[in-house]
Amino acid sequence: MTDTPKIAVLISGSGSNLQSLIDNCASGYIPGRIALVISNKPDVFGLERAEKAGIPTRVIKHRDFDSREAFDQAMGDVLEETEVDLVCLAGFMRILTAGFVDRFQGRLINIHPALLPSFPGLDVQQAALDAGVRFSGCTVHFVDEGVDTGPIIAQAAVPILPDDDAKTLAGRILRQEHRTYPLAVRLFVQGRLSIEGRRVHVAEAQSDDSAAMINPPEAPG
Ligand code: DQB
Ligand code: GRF
Repeated sequence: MTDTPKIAVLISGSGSNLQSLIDNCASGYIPGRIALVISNKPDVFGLERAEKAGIPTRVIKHRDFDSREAFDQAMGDVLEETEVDLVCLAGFMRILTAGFVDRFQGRLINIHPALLPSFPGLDVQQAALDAGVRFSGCTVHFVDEGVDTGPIIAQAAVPILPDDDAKTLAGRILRQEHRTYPLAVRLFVQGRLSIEGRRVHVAEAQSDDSAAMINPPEAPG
């Protein structure tokens, strides 16, 4: 990564996280550039966001392939052609094969709308409400062969409020996703992340020993 690091973003939908990465590359907060956006679905709003920002896009439909391996091979070939340093999943909804994960090991990350390892998988805002937890949030993690099981890079916590439904909670989490994903991508392209087993070390990170959130918020000082 002696040149400006190249980032690819994989989407399947509206791409609000893609937009936050576009905006934070444009501002200089992320010292990299998005060189490619791939969608497995045509006609999604995320593709319009990329086009508006002048970013090359590719639609690679999983239905055009005979197997998961063939679909992942095709995506991997395009990513390798573009020589990307980092692949970001942002609302990309197809599980990736071990072959793809191996090919991009250590440079493939995802954002998930819960505080992993709690609530992996789908419909996770409702799952958090049903479990009665007082906080949820989002997690940026390296992708491994499992689903939502890879080493954790960054998390943001949000309170769960008495009148929440899955939609209001998802919106509160999404606002923090739009800060946490750019943070994680910045740390990656700055070369500050190293994976040590299941733990990710962040070089030169600040730490605040007194930081805490308590919910409901009536605890003594
Ligand atoms: C996702 C987590 C779960 C799903 C999708 C994305 C899911 O269950 N979709 C329905 C089944 C779709 C299908 O048949 O493929 N989060 N790949 C690996 N590991 C991950 C995370 C996401 C996408 C692909 C991962 C992933 O953690 N290997 C994003
Ligand atoms: C986000 O909640 C993300 O955490 C999850 O899928 C959603 C994508 O939203 N993986 P968007 O397409 O970025 O708006």
